[in-house]
Amino acid sequence: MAWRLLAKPFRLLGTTRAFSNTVDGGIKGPSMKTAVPGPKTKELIAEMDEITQSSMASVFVDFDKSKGNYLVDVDGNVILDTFCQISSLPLGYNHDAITEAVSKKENLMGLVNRSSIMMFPPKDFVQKMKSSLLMCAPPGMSQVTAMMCGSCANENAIKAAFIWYMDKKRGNANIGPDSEEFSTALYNKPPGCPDLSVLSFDGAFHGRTIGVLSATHSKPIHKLDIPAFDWPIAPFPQLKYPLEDHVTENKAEEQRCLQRVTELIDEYNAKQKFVAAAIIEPIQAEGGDNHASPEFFKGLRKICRDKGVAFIVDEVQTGVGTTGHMWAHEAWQLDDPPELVTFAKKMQLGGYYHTNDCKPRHSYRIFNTWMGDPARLALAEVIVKEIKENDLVKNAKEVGDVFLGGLKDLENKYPQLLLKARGSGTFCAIDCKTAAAKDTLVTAVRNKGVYVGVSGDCTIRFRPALIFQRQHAELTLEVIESVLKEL
Ligand code: PSZ
Repeated sequence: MAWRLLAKPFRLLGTTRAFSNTVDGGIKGPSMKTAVPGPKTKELIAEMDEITQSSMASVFVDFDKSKGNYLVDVDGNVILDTFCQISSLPLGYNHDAITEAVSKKENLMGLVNRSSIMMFPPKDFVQKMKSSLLMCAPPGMSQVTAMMCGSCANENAIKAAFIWYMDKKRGNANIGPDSEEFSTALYNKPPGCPDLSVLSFDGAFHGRTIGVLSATHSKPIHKLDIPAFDWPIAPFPQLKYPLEDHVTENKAEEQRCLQRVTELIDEYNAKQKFVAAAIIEPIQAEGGDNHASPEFFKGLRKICRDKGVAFIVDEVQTGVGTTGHMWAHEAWQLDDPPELVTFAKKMQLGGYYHTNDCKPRHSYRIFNTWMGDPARLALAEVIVKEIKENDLVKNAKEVGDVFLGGLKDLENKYPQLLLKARGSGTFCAIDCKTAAAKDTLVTAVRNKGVYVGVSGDCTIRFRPALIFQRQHAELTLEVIESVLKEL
């Protein structure tokens, strides 16, 4: 049966900008024709299954018809999308500025002739890097290396950290590797391939390629059957909510985790599996939206500095405005920048910012065919410009505050069903009491026209675009509440 939400009048924030009314094109609200997945999606999934693994497919999308915050599926359902292609759509669907950029001849060249960027850079490469990735570089970081995806960004940031570590160990940057190092390197043996390690955290997600998978600990299924490195895994703070009622306990919990980090670095160094880097997400995303305080991260940064360990901040999911900061780690107000900060998703291409020290001194130490993508760089340029011109980071902060306030209200009203409303900017989440309750809620909300994401076992997570506004936040809350009332 058709189910339609009444178009709501726009209730806008004080800081409303020109994009407010036009962002979703003519779409005024969700409009559902079928349950999700609908019959057409189901048909296409069956067809898909004949050629590849199809069980991850959720809805087949009509990208032509989708606009702004609204995804339109092949069954004609118009769905408010708070998950946005796994948190990777910064400006929503079919944003005019992106469409315009794609149609510009100078940008089309990047699609027509894909360059091997670091060997054959396009003539405007330096200018494009400056007007995109470097235009929004984290404080204190002036170097950037482009890659393809998030996993690839982390793989290469870790390689950069290993090279940095060994250069330091050799003591003098001008002393290169010796012949034994070269001869053993080809056969996976030390000293050419040293037994270095990377410290990561329980519940972390840093990607699925073979190297970074050893730093990923969110779900066993991600790791099953794949050989892994023996690298140290520290506990990530398990904070109690509401935070304001558990200040002392949470502080002690964070101290416990930091203490364990120090011990693990000492243990691994003592057994000659030297810890070269520590990698961490500012908010653990896939692992269930786990937060820690700025003091925890400052403490971790200090341990890394004191122990000569590179500090890698994985901003693949938290980066590009969504937390109310361009980079989530800006909230920690570090005294010195991390050695490496990785990104992907909303930036449309992967890569990492790094300090000067982490720039390899020799060519071809970090390299691959494409090293990013000029076409995606052109999009990143537009995205960064739109974010700045429309104050979209501030928008994420303001709308996020309203949204989180609403989630907390729901938690207070339905304590038997919900707990742990948390977030930063629009990067918000709330837990259900059980995994089964989460599944029921998510499905019902989706069938009422709001797509929400999940993570961990019991968590509902929200990863809307940066153009998500107060009326979208209120609509999401209303739809969730309408389902909670029926549970
Ligand atoms: O199931 C998956 O493979 C998913 S679902 C969401 C992600 C992956 N996120 C990717 C991700 C990330 O969130 C963080 C913090 N670091 C690295 C990655 C890997 O990025 P991609 O998927 O681009 O390789």
